[in-house]
Amino acid sequence: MALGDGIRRNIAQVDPAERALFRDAILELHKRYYPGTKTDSPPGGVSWWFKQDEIHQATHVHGGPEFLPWHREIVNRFEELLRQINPQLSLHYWDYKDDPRNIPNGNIGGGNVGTVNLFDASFMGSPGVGAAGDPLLTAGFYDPDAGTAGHPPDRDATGNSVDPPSVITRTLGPLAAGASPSPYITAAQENALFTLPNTSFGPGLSSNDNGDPAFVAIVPNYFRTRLEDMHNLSHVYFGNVSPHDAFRDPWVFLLHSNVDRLYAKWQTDPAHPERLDPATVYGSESNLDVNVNFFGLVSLQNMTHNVEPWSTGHGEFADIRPWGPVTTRTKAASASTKWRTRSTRRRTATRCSSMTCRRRRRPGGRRPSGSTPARTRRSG
Ligand SMILES: [Cu+2]
Repeated sequence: MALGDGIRRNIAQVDPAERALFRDAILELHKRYYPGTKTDSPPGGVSWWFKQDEIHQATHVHGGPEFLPWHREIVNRFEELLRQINPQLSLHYWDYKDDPRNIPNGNIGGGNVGTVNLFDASFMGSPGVGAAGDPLLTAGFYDPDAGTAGHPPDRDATGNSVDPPSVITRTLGPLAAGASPSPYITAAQENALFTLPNTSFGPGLSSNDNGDPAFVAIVPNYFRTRLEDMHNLSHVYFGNVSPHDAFRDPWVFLLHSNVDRLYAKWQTDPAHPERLDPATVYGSESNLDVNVNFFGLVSLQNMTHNVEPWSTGHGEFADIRPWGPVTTRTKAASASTKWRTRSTRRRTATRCSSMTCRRRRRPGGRRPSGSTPARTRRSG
């Protein structure tokens, strides 16, 4: 298990020294800033860390077929950010089969196996009940006094991503003394994901409204609906957060790295080569307008759409400026080189040819040819 080999692993199984480097890199994200100033529109001067919440809120890609490829994109880009801080790091994952408060067979260093607790002040903060606390509090990931004299405004009052939220909520609570670990899922539940009889990505419903009986009926029967459902409850397992606020908590990236691991594991089943083919992996949802109503957020998903906000800066719910200076642009002009720098375009092209999933793009846009397994990393 070598640091720097590019492999994503169960975070409890990497050396404690690597967990500390991983934590330090996440905290460092809040010491680096994108260009511009707070009063720009959209705001500039946002920290690399607060940008993640801004991206997620501007787009809200849930409850439909775009969920898995969009979250693969944010996870991959987050890993790249971590590697800009420390090139040896990988975005490891929380295995849902572990209770993060008590992992009996964890890596405690020096080649020894012992109990690992991921929810303490040395790593991800408190499991609750209440706020996450240190190390996130001291690092300024939230400010309980936001909005009061001598403190920055509360993000939920200003809507400005430069401002901190007033809390990161955790609800799991510490394990009672002597209590057994209580993992979120069992191995049998995880394995059931991969043995779903349906070989296609989804059922091809034009509505994925959570209240639609037709959609509710298919949720347990298809890989992508079953996985998103499992993912939804994994959020609630540790923090009673709304989908709107979820990406304020770094733990969410360990959670979503596991979503991506399960997705990759499903895709790489040797009996199903069609799952690695961009032309077939999404089945009947490959080019289907799907009306989504997820927690009251209404959107239209179609796998041929651009992956946003990284393509143009236009999210479904807000515009955003992750990388460059503010540029006034029409929708038609949004693909101009003013917004997409040369390096961004080059990176996009590289990623297109190396991602297992087909990138969403405008109808009529050129599709990447062929498919290769995801990057050089593996899920271990
Ligand atoms: Cu999520």
